[in-house]
Amino acid sequence: METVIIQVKGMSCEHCQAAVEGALGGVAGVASAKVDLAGGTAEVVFDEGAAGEKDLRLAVEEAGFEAA
Ligand SMILES: [Cu+2]
Repeated sequence: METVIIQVKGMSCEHCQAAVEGALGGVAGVASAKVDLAGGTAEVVFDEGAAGEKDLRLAVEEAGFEAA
């Protein structure tokens, strides 16, 4: 398992936070996703054999937010 912190831009409320958590949690290989709304970050624990950081950023972007 690998842990990565992704910067997420565009979150303004708890619904955004839940949307990002849901999007990340839906990626195959993700064990957990914790989003810090105030800090604009997402801490994701994932199986690096099943997913890559690119997949995580893509999921955030598909949910309508900007990932760095
Ligand atoms: Cu919102």
